[in-house]
Amino acid sequence: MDRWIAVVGLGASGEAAARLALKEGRRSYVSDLRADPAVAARGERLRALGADVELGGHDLARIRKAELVVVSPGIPPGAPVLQALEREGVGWISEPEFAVRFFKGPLIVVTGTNGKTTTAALTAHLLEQADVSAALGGNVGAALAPAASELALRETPPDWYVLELSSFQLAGTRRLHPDIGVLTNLSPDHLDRYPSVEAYYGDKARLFQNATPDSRWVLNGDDPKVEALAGSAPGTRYYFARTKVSGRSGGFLAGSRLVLNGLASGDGEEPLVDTSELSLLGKHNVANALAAAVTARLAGAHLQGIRQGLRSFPALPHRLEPVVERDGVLWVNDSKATNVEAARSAVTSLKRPLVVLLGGKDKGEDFTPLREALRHHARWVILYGEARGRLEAELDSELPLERVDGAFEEAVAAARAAARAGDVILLAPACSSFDMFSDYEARGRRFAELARGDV
Ligand code: UMA
Repeated sequence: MDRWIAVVGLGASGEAAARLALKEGRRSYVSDLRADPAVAARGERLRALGADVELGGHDLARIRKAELVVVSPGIPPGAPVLQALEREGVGWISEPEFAVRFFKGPLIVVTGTNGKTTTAALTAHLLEQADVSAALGGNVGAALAPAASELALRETPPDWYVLELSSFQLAGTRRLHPDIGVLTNLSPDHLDRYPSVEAYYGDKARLFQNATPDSRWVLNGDDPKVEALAGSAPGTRYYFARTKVSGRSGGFLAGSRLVLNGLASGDGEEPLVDTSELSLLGKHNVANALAAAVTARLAGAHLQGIRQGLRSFPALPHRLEPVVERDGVLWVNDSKATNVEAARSAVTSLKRPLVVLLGGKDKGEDFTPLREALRHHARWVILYGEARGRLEAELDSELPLERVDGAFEEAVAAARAAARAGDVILLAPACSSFDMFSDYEARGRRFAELARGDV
């Protein structure tokens, strides 16, 4: 056994993990099935730093000999390389698991099905507004924050590390032990990768795997699945919820005001801001704001900073992001609504009549929970992409459905034609983007271009 680190997959995670390995004085063998220009450019950068890079395939003999194997989250468990490692009894870890081993400060981990990027980014923002330095990274997405390993490369450690972790990243964790763990909510997702919802929740439960009495958990008090997943994990629990529950500390809504309770000395209540003062749209963002405020307070942020931060946090791209208002029609980009619950939440969050764009790659989820929300909020529903047929079959025939068999641009044009002054055109697809785009960000960018008439 030599001191090689094998890095499998050369996306943002793989590049960051290899750079960290090199900085820590390890040799690294990095491989990727692809050899396209984007991956090749990463490979060149790493070669210049001394890594051994192989594109177009994985050399199992070399991976097998490594001291540690670090795997990118986008590689599904069924991928031949992971299957081969499993057959040979070679263990592997995920890139954030590797990164946190080099962190030099306390750690907040945020996970859940929806809202985790907003909650993680808002937590970091609230801390910064309270003069507590925070380094944000993980699943957040390259446009907003780096991979976890990039944070470990920084010379000056922050007061707090704030990581958003997906189930794919949690799957490969072993020693992960957050000081504060946040679970936003749970609903079915990624059924194209997991054999069952239970298997997906099982990876989320890894948040709690190394819980100790010192652990602090910020949990969604309105989601019984969250409480069930935390099970009997040791540590102190704090809850964010729509209403105050006696005996529970955390955050809740008193009328339309966000309030913290039991977090400061004296166990008193601490009013924050009115929901109308929040910079973010939508009811689900009230829950995200409460979760972030509780977490930031536990991490030492003062109230003034939290209040200021809740007012000033900008909408994140592709997350219920207002793009433009034209001819009385507001265009809202929620391309990140890649599952049914996220889309349902977006549809019920906006107060104006909606023209909703639904569709994309079918991930196997049940679409029927959307019916009720669409019946109450949507004036018109456009179905497009690979999932359009199943969407049409599963949504109520009494809904105003329009099926578009052509390109995304045609679906957007149909939405424009259907909208009247006062409406919102909402892209909340309930599906992933991979039938037509490289990722949800590309889909959201295209929607925004079409909305603004840039094309
Ligand atoms: N590959 C192989 N062999 C295989 C299969 C794939 O080499 O058998 C290669 C692919 O060619 C690719 C690489 O492995 O080059 C996989 O890269 P990746 O998809 O893991 O991409 P990264 O750039 O490392 O991005 C990942 C996260 N992506 C996914 O989980 C799909 C990013 O989350 C994250 O920001 C980044 O790590 C840094 O932490 C994005 C995401 O969409 C935002 N996440 C999903 C979500 O939020 O729903 C989970």
